This record gives sequence, structure tokens and C-alpha cells, in this order.
Amino acid sequence: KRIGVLGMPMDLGQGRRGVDMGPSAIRYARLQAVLEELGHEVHDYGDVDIPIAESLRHERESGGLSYLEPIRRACEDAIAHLEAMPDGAFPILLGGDHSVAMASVTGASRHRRIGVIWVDAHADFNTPETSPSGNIHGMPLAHLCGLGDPRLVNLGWEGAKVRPEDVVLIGIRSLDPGEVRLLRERGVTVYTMKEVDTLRVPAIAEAIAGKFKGFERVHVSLDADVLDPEIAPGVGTPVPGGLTYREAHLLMELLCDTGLVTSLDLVEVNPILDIANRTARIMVELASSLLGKKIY
Ligand code: DIR
Ligand code: MN
Ligand code: MN
Ligand code: MN
Repeated sequence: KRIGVLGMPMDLGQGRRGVDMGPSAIRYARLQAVLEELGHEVHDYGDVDIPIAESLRHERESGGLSYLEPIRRACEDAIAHLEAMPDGAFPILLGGDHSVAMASVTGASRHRRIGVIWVDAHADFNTPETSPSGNIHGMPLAHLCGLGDPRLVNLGWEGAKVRPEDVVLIGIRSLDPGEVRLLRERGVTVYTMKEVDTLRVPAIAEAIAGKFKGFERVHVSLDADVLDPEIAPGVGTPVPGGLTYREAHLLMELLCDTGLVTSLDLVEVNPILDIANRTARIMVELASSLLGKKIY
């Protein structure tokens, strides 16, 4: 595959500093070399320019949406970069907090129908009304589905980018009350950790393959906090009881086998909270499983 890597060093979408260093940490964990060893052609487009929080104190509050304007501008810039990638390239977006997925899914969709596999402890399905925090990283999936503030819904072009019925969540174990209501109302498919425990990863992967059969575009958005914090401590909002090392790898291996996935996010890695870049290294390993690494 031709893989295009783009970094969004952004920590404006959530409360803990340091997730803006995620792209560096993931690159230092040898993302490019690991993917090239698998036979892929990798082009790194560098980072989108993103202002640092200290320079933006006056923009912090925007009607319950912290840093809305700078996040919006950064996403528009990233969408332009993603759309400029050659057709058929496989984009990997490095975050940054999860608000960057508003850009990656939009850019990767290329104005077509796209399935989204959101692998996360959280659903990120808040709107400004339901959000308890005002942090935009808890809202990207809702906005991609057309809910919430029009300034975020209309990134790239006007309107929703994803149909709620084309979204699958996996690894969920922390939801706000408003998210539960919206997810049910919109018919999103949700595999919480209870379903991971009872159905197991192979049955879930098979259901996903069936659901997205025939789709030209399927995006995987991988939030590092889906992993158990014991193995991935470098995240801003850890929640106990996450995916084990093997569950996460098996999910990526089986998604690879479907041949359906066309783009990927690696987000929410916070090197300041990490132990010797362990979390970034696991994210690179998971990307390599998704992109064809075989043991035998
Ligand atoms: C919470 C936390 N649901 C919020 N969200 C997180 O602020 O909306 N998303 N941590 O990754
Ligand atoms: Mn630019
Ligand atoms: Mn997330
Ligand atoms: Mn999360």
C-alpha cells in the first residue's frame, strides 16, 4: 500500500497537556520503518501547524466548547492535506486528542459513504448540550454524524460525514448519560467491554466484516485509552478494564483480514503520562497488525 502519514499535534480538545506530543512519540516508536518493513511505501507529510494553548488563552471558552475556533481551523487545514494525498493512498492520522478525527474521517471519506470503527473506552458522542466537560475530544463522533454545533458539523463541507448506522464502537466502558440516549436514538452499534468479554473479539470482528461488506471506505479510529491502562498508561483519561494486549492485536489482525479498512487514526497518546514511550510503541504495533503484519 501507499501510506500517507499526517500529524496533528493538538492538545486543545481536552484538559491534560501533552497529547500534542503524540505524533512525535509515535514517530520515535518507528512507525515509518515498521510499515516499510511490511513492504508499504510510506510518505510522511509532517505536521499540521497548530497553535499552542498558551497563545490562545482568550479563545478558551466558546459557549461550552473549549478552543472551538483553533480546533476548527486545524481540522480544516488537515482536511486539505488529506484531500491532497494521492487517490488510493491509505492515510494514517497521528493525534493529538481525538478531536482530530473530525478531520481524518472527513478527509478520508472523499465525499463518499464511509464506515467508521471507533475503538475507544469512550464513545465521543457528546454534543455541546450533553457534554459534561466542554472538551471537544468527547464530541467528534457526534459531529461527524451531523449532531451538535454547525461550525464543527460543517468542517470540510456542509452536513454530516457519516451515517450513525455506519458507525461501530468497540471497547466502550465510560459513557455520559446524554451519550447513551443519543447513541440509542441514532442506532449506533455499540460493543461495550461487556460484549468484548461475552462475545469475544472474533465474533465482533465477523459482525463488523458483515456490516461493512461492499463498503469502499472504512476508517478505524484507534484511541489509545481503549487499551487497559496497565499496558498503555500514556493517556489523559484512563479507564480500568480495557482491551488486553492480545485482544487489541487480534482485533487489528482480523480487521486486516477483512481487507476493508482504508484509513486509520492513532490518537490520544500522551507521552508526559507514559512510561518510556510504551503506549506509542503499542500503537505502532497495532498499526502494523492492521496493515498486514503476520507472525507466520
Ligand atoms: C467525557 C470524556 N465523555 C467527555 N471523554 C473522553 O468529556 O465528553 N474521550 N475522555 O476520549
Ligand atoms: Mn498547512
Ligand atoms: Mn476518544
Ligand atoms: Mn477515549
